[in-house]
Amino acid sequence: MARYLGLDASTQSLSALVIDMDTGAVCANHSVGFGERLPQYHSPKGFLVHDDPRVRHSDPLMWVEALELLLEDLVKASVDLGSVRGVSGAGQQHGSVYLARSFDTVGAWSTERPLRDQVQPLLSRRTSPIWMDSATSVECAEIARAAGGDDRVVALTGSRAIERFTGPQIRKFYKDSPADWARTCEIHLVSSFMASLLTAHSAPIDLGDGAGMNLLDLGTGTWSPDLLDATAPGLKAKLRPPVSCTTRVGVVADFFVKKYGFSPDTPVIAFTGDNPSSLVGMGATRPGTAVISLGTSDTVFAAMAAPRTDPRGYGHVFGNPAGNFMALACFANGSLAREEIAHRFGLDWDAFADGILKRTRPGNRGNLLLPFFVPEITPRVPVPLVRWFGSEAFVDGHDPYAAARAVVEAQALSLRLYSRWIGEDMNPILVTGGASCNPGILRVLADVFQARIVPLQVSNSSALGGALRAAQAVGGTAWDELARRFSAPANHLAVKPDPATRAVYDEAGHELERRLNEILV
Ligand code: XUL
Repeated sequence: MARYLGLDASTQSLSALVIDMDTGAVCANHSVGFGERLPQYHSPKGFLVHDDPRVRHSDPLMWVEALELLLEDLVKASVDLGSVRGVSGAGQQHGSVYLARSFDTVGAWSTERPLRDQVQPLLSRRTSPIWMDSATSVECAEIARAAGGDDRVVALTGSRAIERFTGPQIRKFYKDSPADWARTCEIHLVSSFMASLLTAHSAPIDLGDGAGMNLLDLGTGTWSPDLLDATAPGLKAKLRPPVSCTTRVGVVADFFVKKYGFSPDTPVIAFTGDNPSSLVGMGATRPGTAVISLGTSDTVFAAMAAPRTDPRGYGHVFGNPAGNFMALACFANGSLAREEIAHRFGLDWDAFADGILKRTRPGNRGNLLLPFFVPEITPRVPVPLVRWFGSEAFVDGHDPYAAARAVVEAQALSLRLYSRWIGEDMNPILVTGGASCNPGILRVLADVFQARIVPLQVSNSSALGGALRAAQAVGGTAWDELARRFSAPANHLAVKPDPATRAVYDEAGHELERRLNEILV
């Protein structure tokens, strides 16, 4: 029996998914929600509450504890971890963990004590800045200046210096806490941190996730000396050289063998970012298939035939785990904005979809919402900003269904506007993430993009991507074969565009752009 385990350490939960190569089935799919299962971390949405909306950190020990809870859940559900032949996984991108003692000094985790208590003394920084943090504008400007300007940073790394990217976050830590910086000997991304926990060794950062740091030279696949220098003194010594996403980084540590029944010597393949992993899980590693992921963040991404960068400076180029590159644009006001509207107007998800499908019309009779409930990444809106334009009832907050349509239309139009630079064919578009089962949201996406929108049968594409990457690296199964077997489209849930809505959404797109231009800095 050849089974592979994929993990996904995302913003609000840690998930595990097991695939069976013999039957072609997903035989386990479990999640631990941080807010619900680990309330002692005071992170109902996966991050610590902070007065400054630009500051978003999480407690890395929450992720450690979640790993043990998740494995306990799997064992309780009679998932035989001894039959797993390989493990890989993914993490929310850009977030960083700082260690005063390397994982390589651990030797072996003791089964006598919770993992959390053993990881705590290794940390040089109690909290981890995550992708939602936008408090590093000053550092971005400093890095860009020192490295020779925005265009040079884009040419080297595929992105401008970006607030949530790890390099600017590292620089801020070095400036704000010089003593803690001096005692830091090792820096991890969430992905390499999770792989290090599993192997009890310092796992390297992979090229897929490493490209989201403003430190990786995409041309050479190595840390750029100029960007290392521009970011913080002594940084080179704190980062291991990056590796390709298919590298074997160790074996599952004895602790997990003894406590959860893994087989000794189960290989662990480099973990990557949740978006590169999702590219694999969606079966979209070849150019020609675009993906929209509707999670805490909304992202739109696609494998690229040739490297291309965003002239507006919002988009990014990351490593494609199957080789070459992928393009991505990220929107911070994803599910948090949809949840805010649903909550404010007392709509459950059925009523939300119903409001879109049955009680309102494409274009929303001109009602338009700028839904930046948290600082936005694309376009750059540095502080929360929510504006309502349209009828009196809508503006005064008395029209729940128009509000539901308005948040989704604004998101879909923004996804379309800011993904044009990717230049790849956007029809059909595969969708994944929590909201990809909402028919109201799929209808709006189909009409706005004038494209067929196709969900997959498995919704957790990032964890699936982890399992598939383990199967490719350990079992040698080709990417196309894995996609054919595990990334099957749910064609019965696919939504076709209504051509009659094209003109309405072209007009609404112009209106959104006009309103955005009024507020953009
Ligand atoms: C991508 C990004 C987010 C995180 C969280 O650049 O910041 O999508 O990976 O999932």
